[in-house]
Amino acid sequence: MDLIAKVRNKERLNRQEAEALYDLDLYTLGMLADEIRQQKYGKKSYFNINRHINPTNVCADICKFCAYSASRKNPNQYTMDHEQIVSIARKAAENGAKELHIVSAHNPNDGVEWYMGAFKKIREALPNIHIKAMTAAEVDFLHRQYGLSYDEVLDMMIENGVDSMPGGGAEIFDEEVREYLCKGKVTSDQWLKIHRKWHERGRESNATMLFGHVESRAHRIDHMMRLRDLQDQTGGFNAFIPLVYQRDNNFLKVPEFPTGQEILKTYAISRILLDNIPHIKAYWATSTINLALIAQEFGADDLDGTIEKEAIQSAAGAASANGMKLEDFVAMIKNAGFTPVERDSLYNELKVY
Ligand code: V47
Repeated sequence: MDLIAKVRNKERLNRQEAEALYDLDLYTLGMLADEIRQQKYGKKSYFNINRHINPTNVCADICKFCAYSASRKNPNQYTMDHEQIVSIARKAAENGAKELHIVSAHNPNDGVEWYMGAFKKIREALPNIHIKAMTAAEVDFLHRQYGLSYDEVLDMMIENGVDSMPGGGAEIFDEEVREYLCKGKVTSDQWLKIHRKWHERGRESNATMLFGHVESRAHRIDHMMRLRDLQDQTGGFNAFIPLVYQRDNNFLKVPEFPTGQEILKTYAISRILLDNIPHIKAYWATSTINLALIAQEFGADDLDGTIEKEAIQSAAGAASANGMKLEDFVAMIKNAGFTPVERDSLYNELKVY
């Protein structure tokens, strides 16, 4: 059976077939992905009102692609104390944020207490806010630095008020590329193991893929296949988020950046391939808002959120430092022909605009 018919019949694609999807033209891929997206969600596009908090940029690990961590290229170290973090959280909640997305660098100076205490204090101050925090890379860092098992770290997160895990730290699972990009950080197997353990606790998480640097199309497919396999077993992933590599202020020099076509193809292929992950998120901070709006026609049904402040991608050149106004965000989704739906962090619908 040909590839297009197989997709339309909802038959699972193997690795070879998945790689061959990239050989289809963009419009065919877009049409196939859009059919799946529309069957699932019609014209609804999800987002949430969230606040990203990046409490420290002091990092014990070195990732070539990272412009956020303090280094030769970014000598301005900072670490927020708990009062600062809680104060940001309170203000965000007053401004309507329902989710705090908290991601830190791997700071070896302040101990597990600094990480966990922040969550505990936010939880005490704001009992109802959703805390999405701790990438698997951070979990692995606390394990390496303080001799805690993954189980211990994950249980501490739950005890201190973390609700769900973000999808960061996945980068590209292929071991050779990973070694080149971020040697010493959480390995692919460890990343998957940590998410498995989190899901076994009845908790949900997301999964990212950093692309558009030195990886090949086959590496992207391999990445998605590993996620599809784990999701078959646990069902705990809510969203897949292809992150487009941002090139400024870091140590990863890339000969050629992905075209808009390649980015849209990757969104579409992820929608087709990841038949068991409910949502595909076009994270506008890395795709640009313009391409994220178009990605809605290429399989993406989620645009993340208003963000408010963001330090990781903006350090590398993205236009996300100050988030987006809710009215503008909603208007852009509407003008693109979609129905903005505010959701909570676990995709319960809160308001249809
Ligand atoms: O894992 C670092 C990425 C990630 C660069 O779960 C870069 O809802 C592009 O995981 N260019 C952290 N990306 C952010 C993240 C995330 C974002 C939005 C939503 C969710 C979610 C998770 O940022 C890291 C890394 O892959 N990153 N440097 C860069 N130069």
